[in-house]
Amino acid sequence: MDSHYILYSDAGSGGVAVEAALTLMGQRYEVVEAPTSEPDDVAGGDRVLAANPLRQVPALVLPGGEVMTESAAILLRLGELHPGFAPGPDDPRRPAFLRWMAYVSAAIYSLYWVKDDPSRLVPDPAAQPALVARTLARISECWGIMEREAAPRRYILGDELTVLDLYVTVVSRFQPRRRRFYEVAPRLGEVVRRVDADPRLAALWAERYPFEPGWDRL
Ligand SMILES: N[C@@H](CCC(=O)N[C@@H](CS)C(=O)NCC(=O)O)C(=O)O
Repeated sequence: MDSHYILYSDAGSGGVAVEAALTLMGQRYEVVEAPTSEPDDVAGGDRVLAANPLRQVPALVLPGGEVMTESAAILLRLGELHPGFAPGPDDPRRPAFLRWMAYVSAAIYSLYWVKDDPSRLVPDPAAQPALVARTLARISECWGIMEREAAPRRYILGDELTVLDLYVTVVSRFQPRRRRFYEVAPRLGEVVRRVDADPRLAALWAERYPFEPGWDRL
């Protein structure tokens, strides 16, 4: 049986958090490029339909052929399969780990379905800028709540990097981008800058989520 993963992903997407996890875990994976947020490449984005009828990346085909969607679920499963990047069931950090994995997915990441195309909920173009602004404000509010409740240290759960740190590092690069994120979540900001600078991920970040000068001050 072929033992590699197939990941439907897109540069600059949440799929890069899964790419980072597979990289740190030393797993072989093949990326199927599916630019789901690129209106000029509808056919490219449609590639993910083979794995996810929601037409969203990431979607992961496990070595045994089973398909997984949902970034948090994928990261949790990879953490189970490849120990060292997620607290196990008996670890005292486990409840916080599960809480914040679900929170990033449900309270924050899901809002980009609205932010990226407000016409999905509000057909009137005149009303859409306000919807986008309020959605971005909600995202910032949620990061601020996580900052206060999670009390991050070197990494979010303590001294060791987990897939939660990878998840927050990538999702916090989305709009309203890092300058606002650092304002509302300064300690999480230190964590994500540490993960940004992790030498094990330098090549991946450069290829899949390249930083232009000043990218984190936008
Ligand atoms: N709940 C999904 C959200 C994934 C998601 O929103 N992915 C974006 C890329 S970052 C996407 O494919 N958007 C296209 C769309 O929603 O139409 C997850 O956590 O995996």
